[in-house]
Amino acid sequence: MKTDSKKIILSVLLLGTFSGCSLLISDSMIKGIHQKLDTNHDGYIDYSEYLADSNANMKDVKSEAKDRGMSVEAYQKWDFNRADSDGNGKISPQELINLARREL
Ligand SMILES: [Ca+2]
Ligand SMILES: [Ca+2]
Repeated sequence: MKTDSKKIILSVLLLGTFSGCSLLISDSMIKGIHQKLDTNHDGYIDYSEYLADSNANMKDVKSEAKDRGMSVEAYQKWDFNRADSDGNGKISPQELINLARREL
C-alpha cells in the first residue's frame, strides 16, 4: 500500500518513532522508498518533494514537532537537513541509507 511506504519513509526521515526498526529495512527497500518520494525522478528528494510527503502525514509530523518543542515548519527543516548530510539541498538514496544506519 502507498500509505505503508509513506509511513516507512516518514519514519526513516523522522526517526524518533521508528529508529529501532530501521535495522529491518534493507538498502533496496530504502532505495524503493526514495524512488517513490522522488516524484520528478531526478534521482534526489528535494525539499518540496519532502514537504509533499511530510504534509501528507501532518498528523504524525505535528506530534513529532510537539515532542521536540518545535514548530512544524522548524521541525520539517531540521528533519530534512539531518538527512541531507552534505547540505546540497537534496537527499540522495545513499544519504537516506546513511541516515537510517546512523540512527540505529
Ligand atoms: Ca526529485
Ligand atoms: Ca545531499
